Amino acid sequence: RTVAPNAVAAVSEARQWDRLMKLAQLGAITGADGSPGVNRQALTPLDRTARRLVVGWAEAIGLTASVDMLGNLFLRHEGTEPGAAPVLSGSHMDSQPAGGRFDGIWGVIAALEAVQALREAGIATKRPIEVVAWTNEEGSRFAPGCMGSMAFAGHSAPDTWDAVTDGEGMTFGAELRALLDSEADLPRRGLGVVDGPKPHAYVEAHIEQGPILEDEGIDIGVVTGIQGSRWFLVELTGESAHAGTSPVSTRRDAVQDMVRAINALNALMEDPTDVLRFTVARIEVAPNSSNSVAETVRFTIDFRHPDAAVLTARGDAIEATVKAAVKNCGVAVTERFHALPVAFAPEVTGAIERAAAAQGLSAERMPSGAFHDAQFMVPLCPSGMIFVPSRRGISHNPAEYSSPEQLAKGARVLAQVLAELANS
Ligand code: HGY
Ligand code: MN
Ligand code: MN
Ligand code: MN
Repeated sequence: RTVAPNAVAAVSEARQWDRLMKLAQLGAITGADGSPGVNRQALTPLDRTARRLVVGWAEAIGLTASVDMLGNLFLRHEGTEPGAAPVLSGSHMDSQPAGGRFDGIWGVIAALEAVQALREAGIATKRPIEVVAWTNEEGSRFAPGCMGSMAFAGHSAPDTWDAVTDGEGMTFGAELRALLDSEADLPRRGLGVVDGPKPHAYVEAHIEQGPILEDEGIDIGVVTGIQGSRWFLVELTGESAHAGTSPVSTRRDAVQDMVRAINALNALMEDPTDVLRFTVARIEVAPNSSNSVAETVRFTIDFRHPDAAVLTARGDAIEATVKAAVKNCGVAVTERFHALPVAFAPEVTGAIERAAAAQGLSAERMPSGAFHDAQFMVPLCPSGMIFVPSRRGISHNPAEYSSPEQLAKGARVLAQVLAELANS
């Protein structure tokens, strides 16, 4: 049975696509293969401009905007029972430095599209619905990821991030204050469950960022859960020296010790089943000169697994493994992100399955390899996610692509799910 069929019909493929393409102009970049992507990282002026655009579209249809102390942005559709716990739906607006036009931002625009369609169809909802854009989900400019959703959920003390710096020495705290100052005209609200009501439910629409839906020709991914993630920063301190005069035997070479550490970590993270994900992708070297021995190296570790026991066992061994492998440098290993595996709620996965079936769309239950803000909503309320296919499974790359039709199918399922949850 289709709940709110006229709301589903009111979802506009063209309007959603047009908004995404307008946002894609903010921080537009071109990938190696010529693909159009974006570099619109958290708390940059481009991020602020994008937020203004979305607030404008939301206020034009009668939603009220508010912002909490982490910069999480809420666009509220009033229900007939305003005091009722709201249904939240959204994602993140920040991108990777070489990101795509759909990761995160589509979930915010899809939620706006779904709410707009409900209102155009004259569907009254008992509960308020809030479209949400979470601050700094990617964690690429400022680690960790999911800062906004973690703080909303009372998961981490926001003040621990104030001094976190990006590659250019800007601090998270200063950039957050600049954002909040730029949005001083928007009403403020308390921080999540710390100061406000628990949401009734949370639904996040997101591109799959993997190849499964496309390979199997499936329209909708009914996400069953998200694997666990752990991030670490390794800092090695050696001594710079002349490449031509300093004997190799007495050097304290931070790059050579990084290589030893990564080789040891590769052994620790070996997994013949190819389920485990271990990634080193950000390396900072100083003085970074070809003929001065490296004095310091900082490198990141991103480690993921669906089984909490493996995440704990292998993750807890990282520090000792690095320290045993390093020969000549000082070592500091700090954990910067720790997200446990989560399973989504049957109330939400069921609603997504029912909506897809009612709309004649093929659907498949599947886990998420990527982490999402939804991960931190799970302890608060029934939560779930809707995936749509990603071309060739590519993401975190300008070549990321989902078609207007695929994205519209996702938004129509979301509209029906929100109509159902907001009247439950
Ligand atoms: O890294 C992640 O999994 C997320 O997409 N930022
Ligand atoms: Mn994302
Ligand atoms: Mn991402
Ligand atoms: Mn995410």
